[in-house]
Amino acid sequence: MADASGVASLSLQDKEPAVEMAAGAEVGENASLAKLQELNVALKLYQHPEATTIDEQVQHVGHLQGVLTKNLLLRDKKIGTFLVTALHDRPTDTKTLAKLLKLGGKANLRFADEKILESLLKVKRGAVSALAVLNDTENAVTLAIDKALLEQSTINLHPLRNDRTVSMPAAALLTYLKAVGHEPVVLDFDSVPAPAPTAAPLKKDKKSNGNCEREDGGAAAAKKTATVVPGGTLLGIDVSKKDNFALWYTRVITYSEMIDYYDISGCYILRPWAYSMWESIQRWLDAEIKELGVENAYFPLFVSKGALEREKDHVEGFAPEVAWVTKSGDTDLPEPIAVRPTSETIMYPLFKKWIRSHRDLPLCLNQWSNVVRWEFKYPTPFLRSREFLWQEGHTAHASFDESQQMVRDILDLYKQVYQDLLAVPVIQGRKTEMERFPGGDITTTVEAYIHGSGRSIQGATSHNLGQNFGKMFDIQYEDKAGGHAIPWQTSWGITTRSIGVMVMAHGDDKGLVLPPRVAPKQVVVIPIVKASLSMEKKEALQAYAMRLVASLKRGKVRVHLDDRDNYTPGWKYNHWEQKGVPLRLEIGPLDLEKGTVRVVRRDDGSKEDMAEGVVVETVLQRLNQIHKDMFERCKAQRDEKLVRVTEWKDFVPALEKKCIVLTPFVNETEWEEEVKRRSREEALAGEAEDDRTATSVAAKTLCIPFDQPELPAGTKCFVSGKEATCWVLWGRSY
Ligand code: 86X
Repeated sequence: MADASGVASLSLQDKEPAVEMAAGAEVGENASLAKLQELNVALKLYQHPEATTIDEQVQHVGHLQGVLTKNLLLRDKKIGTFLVTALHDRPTDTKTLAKLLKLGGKANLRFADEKILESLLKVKRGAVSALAVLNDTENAVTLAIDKALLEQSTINLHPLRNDRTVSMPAAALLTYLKAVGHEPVVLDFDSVPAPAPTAAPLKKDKKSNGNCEREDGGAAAAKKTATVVPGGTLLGIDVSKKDNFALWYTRVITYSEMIDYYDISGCYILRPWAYSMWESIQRWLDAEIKELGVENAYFPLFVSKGALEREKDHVEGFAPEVAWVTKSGDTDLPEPIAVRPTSETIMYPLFKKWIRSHRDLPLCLNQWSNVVRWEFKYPTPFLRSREFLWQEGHTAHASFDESQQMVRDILDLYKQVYQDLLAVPVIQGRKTEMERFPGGDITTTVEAYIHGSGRSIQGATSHNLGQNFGKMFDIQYEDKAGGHAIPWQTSWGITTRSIGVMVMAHGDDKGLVLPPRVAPKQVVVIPIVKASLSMEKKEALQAYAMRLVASLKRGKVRVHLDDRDNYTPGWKYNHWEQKGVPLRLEIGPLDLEKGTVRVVRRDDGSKEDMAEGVVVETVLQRLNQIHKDMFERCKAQRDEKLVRVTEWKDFVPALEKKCIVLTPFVNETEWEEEVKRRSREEALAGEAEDDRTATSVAAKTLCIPFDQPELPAGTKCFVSGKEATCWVLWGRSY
């Protein structure tokens, strides 16, 4: 762990930040700004060096709250010209766009060139945004806008020039567009599946965007290679983890065939590659919780209104997230029925029924299920989806001590899921009053750190509910002495979010990197068969490959033989690298002769040749080593960003360096709120606070780590100056 002095030595980010300027100054010479002002739109104007690509725009204004847009001018000679403005990471192949625009199969959309751009919208390349339709006085351009853009609170656009960015409410954009006679067509990108990975050549230069760009026709390229490689080709990850983390993540989870998109926002398909990882987590955890005496059961998906509201106090805050079924066919149900967001209100009436005597305790149940929370924050596959998979455990005990033991045993299992299966280090601790689950007494947590984004994320949680729910649901039993007693309860859960955390923690610019214990395939065997090889040699190579696979299977290694003859070995290497398979075994004619195998590690790219006789034991050894190395690398990356700060002045600078920060703290809610408020303010220094909620730059407490550094008597709290009561871990979080 670095200490406070370590903070200062970390390097600053090298972006050139935009400077906010008085919007009025430009109004006279900028028609779009004048129009916005006329419409009383609350806006902020930023000045920055010219940005001709979205990457450059991200450099200058990527830190602002709100989204950036990608703008594409498209043309079909017969149908007309379209300006598509979308979230910056949307797919932009012309096929998908034609489908979204509902142009029919015959449309032949092309990216319009700069001349057309200048003549119709009167802006230069790199300066186009939806605001530019103002210049289209002849209404030659149809504006099509991404539905998700309109759902954002803040949107950042170039106002006809690429050295300015205007930040405004997304809703105001609609007002503006109507006022300039360009009511847009709304595109629902979620209604079409993301394009299948088809374009073969690794297009390194898909960078430009955000601004009007020409794309070189991925479709054409795909066609070309489709003849070379029947049955699908390979799209390389074309964006680096470092440059655009969010887009990189999307690419990794789709290209690895973990996730596919769906036509309901916030819902995703877990394809076999991802689901298999969940099964690995399930298999291990399920066995462990059974060891603790927990039994599995299954409760209904639906909750009646009455039952859900039994818990009114704590449900209240969550109410907007509850999804309701109101009809069957065309007929209204007598009363709406909720879809479970969690199952306390479903299970605890039965706990009341089942717990009558001290002999009925402990009652320890778990269920593996899906839950639905209709969140309105921007969804992210695995991390925040509207439906997700989890296990929820609910237990009732005769004493507090016993319940607390359960809480801690479960939290240890969660730590093991992260560290021993997913190779992601976590910090265990207790949530503060402000962050704990209000229905319970104590919330414990495992917290992970995502190096790529500098954010922390809650990995799983285990609550001591005290007797609160027992009282609320009138759960009572006869204790040994014959008196009435209320049980001590716990609840705990881990979700498919854990898989997203793992992907973010380990993935690299080639794609997924899987920790061996959850990898659906741990080893892929690829015979290097050249067309020139004699039939005899080919058969011998195939037999060698099958022998290897058989012995690996006997050694309980999850192995796959990729002996397809319609893909080249090089293609297969890329394919399995994208999918993150920990070890690749290559066998060529020379290996056959020498009785050797080439083994390549996915995590560090290292290669070694080994004799057939030692393959199984060596592979098993390497798989363990890979797990250890991945964990250690991940831990080193985190520890480099885990700093101690004892004075306020060092706090926000540390956050700005993507650190998580341990501080001595008085641990009072008012001071926690003060830290949130001040950290947000300082991070946004120079920008007025007004409508900016900017929770994303505010620091939150992650936990009070169980593992407490020494706190000498008299140590001062870093923010209040009062006597500190503990060390608290802070960070920006998901
Ligand atoms: C809190 C508490 C608890 C069992 C866990 O954290 C682990 C597994 N449950 C969950 N929580 C809610 O109670 C809740 C309630 C409603 Cl109505 C909702 F819409 C969303 C919720 N989210 C979390």
